[in-house]
Amino acid sequence: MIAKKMPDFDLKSYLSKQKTIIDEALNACIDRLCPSEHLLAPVRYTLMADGKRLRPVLCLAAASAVGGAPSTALQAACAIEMIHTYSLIHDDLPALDDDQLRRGKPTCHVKYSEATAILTGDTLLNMAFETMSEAGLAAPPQYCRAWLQVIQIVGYAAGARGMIEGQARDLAFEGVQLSRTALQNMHALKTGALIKAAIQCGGLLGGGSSDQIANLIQYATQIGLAFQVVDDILNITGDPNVMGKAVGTDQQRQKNTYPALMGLAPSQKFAAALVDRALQALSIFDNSAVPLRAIANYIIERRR
Ligand code: GRG
Repeated sequence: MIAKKMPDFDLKSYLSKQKTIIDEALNACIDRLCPSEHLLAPVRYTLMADGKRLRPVLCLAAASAVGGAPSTALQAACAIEMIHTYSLIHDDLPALDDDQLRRGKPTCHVKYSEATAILTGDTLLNMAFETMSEAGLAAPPQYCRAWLQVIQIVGYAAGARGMIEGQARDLAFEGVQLSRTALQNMHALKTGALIKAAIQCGGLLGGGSSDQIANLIQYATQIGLAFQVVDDILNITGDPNVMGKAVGTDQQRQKNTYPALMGLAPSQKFAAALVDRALQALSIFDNSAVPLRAIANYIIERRR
């Protein structure tokens, strides 16, 4: 897929710098919140594995887009990455997708045990809410309401009206042919909800106006879906060595995907159209949204 070029912005070095900041903050959270002799190793193994950190990067980029300091959103960004990692650990379990490889390493239940993988996911989910609550309590009093909103947004997005409902639909609909609307709704919950929450929370903590947040949500909705469409495509065309996880699994499990519903080339065109719509939603922003624009393009160019 050909994405629009962003001549003056080095996305690779931006992503690498943001990843360093996020990884340092995640390590500090682990040191502070996970003293357990049983859980420390698997929590560090899974959370500090080589993930793209897309959701936390988006969270920080959204804070910058509205003119805030990215550091205001760092703990929310970390919390969202913890929830994302927990979802991957549980998604990989034998009772769900039974995957052996994740982020280029044996999955948590393969490296440790199934029981440990369940507990590691549980730990990360709780650490996420502890991280956000701590940040809210440490922030100046005028930020308390924003932090409560952030905790609510993340809880909503990760729960039975968001990611977990999306996952439940994904399982229930295996082998059942979905309409395009039903597929889009499932993806919006399973993958889109957490991506949207990351961007919305970044905008809120960065002090964005309601207009700015509404436009960020519009951007997030489009790139969230584009991300999942590309994920579906990479499950067919991707290189497992680059992806760090197995490919071809959706077809084996008779999953509902965009390529299965509309074919590979139309799926690629659809993803590009979604990114175009995402970029339109950013038209109210100046250069502060350059990273968000570049990330939208990266979503359709990515190989992992
Ligand atoms: C509670 C038993 C139990 C299970 C929960 C909620 C859940 C299982 C799974 C969430 C659904 C899920 C895993 C969606 C997939 C989203 C997706 C495209 C993941 C890959 O994200 P990347 O590519 O991964 O950003 P990295 O490794 O780069 O962070």
